[in-house]
Amino acid sequence: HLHPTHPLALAPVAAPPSTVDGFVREFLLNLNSGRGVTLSNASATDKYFALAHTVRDYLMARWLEDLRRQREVQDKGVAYLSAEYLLGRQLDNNLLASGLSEIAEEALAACGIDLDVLRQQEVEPGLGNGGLGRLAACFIDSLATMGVPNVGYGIRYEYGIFRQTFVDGQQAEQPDAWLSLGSPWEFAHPEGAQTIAFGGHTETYDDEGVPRSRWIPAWNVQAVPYNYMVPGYQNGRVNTLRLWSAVATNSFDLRVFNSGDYEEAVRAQTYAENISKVLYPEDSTPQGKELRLQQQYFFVAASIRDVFDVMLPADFELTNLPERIIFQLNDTHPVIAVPEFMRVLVDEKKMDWDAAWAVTQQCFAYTCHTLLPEALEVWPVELLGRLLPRHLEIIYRINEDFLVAVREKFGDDEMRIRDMSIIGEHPVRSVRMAYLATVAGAKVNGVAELHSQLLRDKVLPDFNEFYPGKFINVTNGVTPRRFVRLSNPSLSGLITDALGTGWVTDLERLRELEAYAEDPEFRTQFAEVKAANKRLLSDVLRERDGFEVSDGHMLDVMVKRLHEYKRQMLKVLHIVTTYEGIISGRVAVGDVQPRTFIFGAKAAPGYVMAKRIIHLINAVGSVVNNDPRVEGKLKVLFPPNYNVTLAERVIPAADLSEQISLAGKEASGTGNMKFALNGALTIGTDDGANVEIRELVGDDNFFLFGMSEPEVESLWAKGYKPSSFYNADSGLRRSLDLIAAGAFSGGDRSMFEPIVSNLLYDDRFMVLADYSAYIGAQAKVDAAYADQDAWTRSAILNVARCGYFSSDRSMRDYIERIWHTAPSF
Ligand code: GPK
Repeated sequence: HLHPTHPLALAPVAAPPSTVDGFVREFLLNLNSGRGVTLSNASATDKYFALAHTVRDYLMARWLEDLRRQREVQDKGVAYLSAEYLLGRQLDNNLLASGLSEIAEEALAACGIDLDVLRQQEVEPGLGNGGLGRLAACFIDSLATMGVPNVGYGIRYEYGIFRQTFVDGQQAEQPDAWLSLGSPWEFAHPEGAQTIAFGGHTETYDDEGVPRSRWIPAWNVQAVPYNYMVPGYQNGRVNTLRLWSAVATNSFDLRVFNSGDYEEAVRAQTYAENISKVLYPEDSTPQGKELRLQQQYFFVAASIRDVFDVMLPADFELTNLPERIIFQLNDTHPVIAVPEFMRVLVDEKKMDWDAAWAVTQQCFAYTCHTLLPEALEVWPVELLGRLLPRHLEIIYRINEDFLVAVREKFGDDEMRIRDMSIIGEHPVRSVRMAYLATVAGAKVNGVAELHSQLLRDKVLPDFNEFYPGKFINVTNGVTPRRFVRLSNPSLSGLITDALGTGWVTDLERLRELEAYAEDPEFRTQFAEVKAANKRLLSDVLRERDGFEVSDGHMLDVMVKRLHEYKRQMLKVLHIVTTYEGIISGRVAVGDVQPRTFIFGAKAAPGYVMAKRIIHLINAVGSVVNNDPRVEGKLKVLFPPNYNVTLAERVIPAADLSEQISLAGKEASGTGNMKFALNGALTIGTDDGANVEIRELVGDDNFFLFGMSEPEVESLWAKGYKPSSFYNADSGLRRSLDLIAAGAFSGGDRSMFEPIVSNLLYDDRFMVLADYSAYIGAQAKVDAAYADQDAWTRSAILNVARCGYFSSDRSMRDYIERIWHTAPSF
């Protein structure tokens, strides 16, 4: 029997030698012993799995060592609680992080295998909807790269974001069975399962003279952790992403099974396992579904237990918790963690309420990702009380104490008390999760300057007054590893030739490129990189969708979730206007810059208007793409199923980045940052992080248009009548009329009528009000693009000046201003 302290057991795990030979040997071993095949009869899947396992083997030594050292030093750690992680493919990222990319390529070539073919085998884990989930993935990459101890906690959805197809131009959704072949990147730890309870009732009891409450739940499920490596960029560090999967508990099954009802036992099992079955495909809208609340409680309760079980010694002094752990709440989705943490401290650890609350207020911080009031989650008291009765009591108590303090500070202003209460009364009595998070959090942050300011001054002004200093800004960022180094190897090569390799972890160094913008030789090379990326995209779209991308076209790209506030309709109106101008003969074909418009967007399956807009984009595309009058001039491409993998191809090829939300509605945007860092120029409103991008790149290198947020507010206050904009602008009239007349629906006037009348009579996001400014700005884009050399210079300056938008910088801001953690060893 080998004792755990035996030198052999303690010896660090040896990684295979980092040589081509060593890699080949490990790869073949994984193919033979792991997959049970030989090289000659291995399928592409076999080879992909063997390769992934080989990369794992190299990272494993570092991971285990990291975990050991983290246990040893007991530094403060960050538990990032997020219902979504939109990871993208792992293979290339992990090859890059481990510094094995070249060795792997050579080793596989020696085996007669093309690495690129194996890359394509990977199904990306789409465990998120959009910006919020991708941000979480960027953040954990940065923390690992900076050597900050962190566990990302979330849900291992069996089905991620739906796969989108188009049927007659309309969105259809297919389940994303990303695990059907298994994932080589995950490590199941069924022995580390936590039991998560639901339902039942509470009771009070006498605990040796102390009155206490306890929860008697009605049913439970097992939360089984799956670990994923999160390797830092070539720094020997590996953090952990820990996703929970729901499995029915044995006791649960047995009770029913013993009663002889097999079908009921299976039904119960299915019910429990539904909890981690599927990602809710809503973005920026709360989904008030019981199963969703179950998901939220399921993963945060398991994560909190995990922190107590794995991170902390059994005798840990609980008042010192803030020195060891900070829970970052990624939006309201994990906020039920607050009452759960209180329940554990007070009911289970028998801590005094006030002491527990003082600890809780230092152990949580909350990030808000939206300004749309309808997107702030609320849970009906009836539902919350039924599913989590003890938590509801705890929330009531938190609210009571809070409102007492509010009265102390603001007096008996009943209106204000009602507005600030964590419990809202209309339309039904509900828990306002954003308020709970604000009351519990040490800090509350928005995700871009403008957003944080509006959050403070417009959405939660009473809370800001009550808690001076609690509201701060941390502008979002994106990881330069995935979104420059990996996705744009040509540009990376050019930058590295100029600056050396350090920029990958110190993105502000891109500043040094400013001087190169003045160098004609460098501009030529930069333009060649863009052209090469366009060819790569063209290959991908031909292979994937049968599309042809014409040479010499400006690539004008709008990729993001389909949402009215993001205003894909404004883009459609620009396309229709340009098209109508040419076919009516009002605009000479020669005066229009040849453009390919690329869209990528999923609509929430229940969001009817968004799906109509998708239908319209496809309809406009099929008319424009088949009209000989604009052939070679205008093209509209809408590849289905936009995801991280496609983003990595589209963004490096783009010339123009469309960031055209109504001012005050897009909290930050992160696609905007990715495009600028890859040398696309932005046409954008003064919204979200666009504001900061424009400040950094300069007005000359950014196409600003449209109303500012205060202008939007004053137009609303005046009374917005979209039809007056329609009446005042002949171009707008012609375009909307063309859609209404059925020009894109084979003469059917009813098909897109709901879109047109919505714009004319409602237009919540003021598309018509910004139309003329947008068309004007697009004319400037056309003119600017005509001078290719000047355009390239601007593009270089965009790259040079956007180093600020590295998620490493975002993480540094969180660390210094919220978490007070530090890189360890
Ligand atoms: C915001 F509220 C939400 C949401 O439910 N999902 C989501 O992706 C986005 N977001 C914002 O819309 C973006 O502006 C922002 O950049 C992103 O979160 C990350 O903060």
